[in-house]
Amino acid sequence: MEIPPSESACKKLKTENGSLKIKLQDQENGNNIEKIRVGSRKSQLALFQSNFVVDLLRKHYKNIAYDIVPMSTTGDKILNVALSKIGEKSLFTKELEIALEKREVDVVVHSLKDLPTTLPPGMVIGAICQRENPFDVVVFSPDCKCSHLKDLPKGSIVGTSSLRRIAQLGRVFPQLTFESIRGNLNTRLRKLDEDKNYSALIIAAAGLIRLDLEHRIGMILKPEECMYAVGQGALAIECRESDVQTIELLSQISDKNTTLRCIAERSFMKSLEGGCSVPIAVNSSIDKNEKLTLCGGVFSLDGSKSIIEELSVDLKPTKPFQFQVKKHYAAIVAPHLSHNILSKAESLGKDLADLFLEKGAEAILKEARGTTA
Ligand code: DPM
Repeated sequence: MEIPPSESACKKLKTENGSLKIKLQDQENGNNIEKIRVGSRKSQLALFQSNFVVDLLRKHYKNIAYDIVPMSTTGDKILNVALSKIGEKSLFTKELEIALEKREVDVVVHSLKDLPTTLPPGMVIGAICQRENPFDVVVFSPDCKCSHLKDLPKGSIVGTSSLRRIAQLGRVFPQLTFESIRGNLNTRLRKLDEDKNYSALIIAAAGLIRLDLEHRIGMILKPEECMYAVGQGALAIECRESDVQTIELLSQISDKNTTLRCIAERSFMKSLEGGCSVPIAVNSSIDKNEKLTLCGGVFSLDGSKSIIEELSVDLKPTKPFQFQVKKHYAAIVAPHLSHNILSKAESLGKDLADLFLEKGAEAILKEARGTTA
């Protein structure tokens, strides 16, 4: 049986060094933070996500004031270059992380899939919220009468700049031509509706659902057609590793199963040294018997070579609650969960990556990296 850490154990955590902002009050509410400043990108989706997290926090901590601080990132500024060509790993996160480091903000809300597996020194993912649908979907142009990618005429142009999507979908739908499309979700949909160049777009279901655009989903891609990106559909809250008060507070909005799945996925990607410049995809689940299954895929850019393998682990605790604060698992901290199960999830990702390396994944990845570098 897993026993959560006691109140008194939580209180033993050190407070952040020299943080004058934090005043000891509101003890009744179980925390002593007065205000939380939330760094966010400026896009409609990013602001929605930041507000979503603030609403979750507000349910648990009514007396804290919340301030959303919108910022632009490199990824928002460079719009005419394919993602994989920019060669910058922390494209959508760097400016926000600088603000976090300078203590201009306390937390930053990200789409987990945009967060590299290694964060800048001193930064961690303090919580991951319950995952939205992680799959990719097809949005058809309003002129297109199709309801399935297989029905699109030969040479139809499908917009996405994700190598992961192109590599997988090119195998299943060889008649299609993939073209880069950049910009935030609304910009992409406008281009699809107005440009007449694209017959369809491939987009993450999560973004559409969050922006109330579910009606634009033409088809949901199955894992046999396209597995999703590591962390897709999950929101991550980044904070300073030393800010234990914020980490403790964030644990209230962390979702256990999403956290464990994402630790496994990120550990897989980290062990393969993958980023958004190589086609790596996953599909994970936790069943009612607490079995965590991670399926991974590594593809050559044209999809001609692939390795797809899966491994499972029983997450039922095999040891009494093991308290841990400092250690993080693929940059994720979760002091309210036992080290025993967190490390099982992390090892699953690593073991799967080892299996991939045995099966020759390095050659496929090297070739993909060489082409996109
Ligand atoms: C990353 C990729 C894309 C985003 C690459 C990938 C898609 C780029 C494109 C790492 N970040 O998925 O293989 O198709 O041109 C992004 C989206 C979301 C977070 C939008 C999307 C929303 C969904 C979520 C862009 N980042 O993928 O359609 O919360 O996971």
